[in-house]
Amino acid sequence: MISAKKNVLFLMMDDLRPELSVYGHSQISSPNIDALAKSGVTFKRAYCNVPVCGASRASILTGIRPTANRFLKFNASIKNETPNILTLVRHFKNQGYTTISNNKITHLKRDINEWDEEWYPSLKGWRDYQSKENIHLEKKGQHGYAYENPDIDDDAYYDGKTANKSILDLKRLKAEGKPFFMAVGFVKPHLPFNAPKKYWDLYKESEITLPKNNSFSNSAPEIANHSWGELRYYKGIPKKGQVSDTVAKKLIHGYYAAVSYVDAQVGKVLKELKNLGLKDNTVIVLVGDHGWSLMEHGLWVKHSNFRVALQVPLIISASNISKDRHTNSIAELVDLYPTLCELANISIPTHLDGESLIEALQAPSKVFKNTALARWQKGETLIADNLFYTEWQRNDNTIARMLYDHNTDSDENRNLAIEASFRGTVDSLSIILNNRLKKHQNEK
Ligand SMILES: [Ca+2]
Repeated sequence: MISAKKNVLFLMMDDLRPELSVYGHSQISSPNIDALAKSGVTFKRAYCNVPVCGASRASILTGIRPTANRFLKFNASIKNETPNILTLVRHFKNQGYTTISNNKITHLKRDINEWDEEWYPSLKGWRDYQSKENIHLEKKGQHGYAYENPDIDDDAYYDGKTANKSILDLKRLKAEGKPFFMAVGFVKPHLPFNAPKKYWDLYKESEITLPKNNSFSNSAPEIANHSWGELRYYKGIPKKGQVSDTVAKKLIHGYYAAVSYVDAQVGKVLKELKNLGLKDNTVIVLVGDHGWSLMEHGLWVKHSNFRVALQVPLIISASNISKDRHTNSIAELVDLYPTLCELANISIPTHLDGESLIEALQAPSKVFKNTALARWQKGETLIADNLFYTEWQRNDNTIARMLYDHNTDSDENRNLAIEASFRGTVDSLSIILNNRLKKHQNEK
């Protein structure tokens, strides 16, 4: 029996790590995303394949993995790097879907030119300051602060405008009656942490604590370290060295406020979907493009092979899958393309590197997938059950390794790769990793 095509509402979150109440972070106020989780399946072990905006999004939308030669940086381009590929957008369009991109879906605006409509609240940059002080600094050609908390309405910022636009689209799409693929790209909690004051007021800065592992571990290789240049751009952030504890707490406070702000915008769109009676016939995906470091390992931003930079929130809701469940089955973002095809009842193209997650969505208590690959610059990571193994190669020689056992050390403080008793484990994981990489290279 051929089932009817289902709509897709694809909620793409920018730099949102699983810092959400539904992921056990009870200090965070994220009621709307938590409510979405109640209507679907939450992946507790979802990982990006490359921890930077443009590259991760290019991989998601093409369904192929990043490699040493492709999808490397924040400004990765589908149009330039994989010009003939059947993107997720084109595939849904070919199946008769109306396709809409609202705000940040590809990192580069107009990169693929395949949407029926590609809308932005502004064609200017992403920073979107609203406080007088930051606007003044930018007008003078200086950099603004990494955060702001003016007492203004939600709609003043891009994400509020994006929610409003998406609500209007849902009304129109319902009236038109064609299946739709609507991607909504929210830009928070990406830096700068700009959010209306009422979301900052949800948290007391005096109650915010720094992570215990807030300095770089002696056991980790130096190549895993980085200087978090993306944050240093902003006023008040030193060009070298760690920020003060006061600034660190302000940044964490700002991240939390930005999460709660964007959660409220997600809630507005989901409420409209429900009010219009579209929820039962719509597959909803909420996903982050990569993780983020909030001072763990002494690091900020993404751009590393540590778990905090690789792990992402992933929640999927659809009428024919489990409700209010979580799964420990692993998901990679490259799996989204085939999963969406299967959930929407359209064909799955043959070029894809990922696997449909449908089994985990229908039987979340079982583990159907227990490995993932991720890469950042020269670091190649294999996630195999509880083991996170990374190696760096130069001229065919392995120059550094990290191994963490998440059963005992999910914060990744003890690098087992430098301990003699784990040499056998490291050798086995290295063989598996390099076979996976070779197989992948041979296929391309
Ligand atoms: Ca991002």
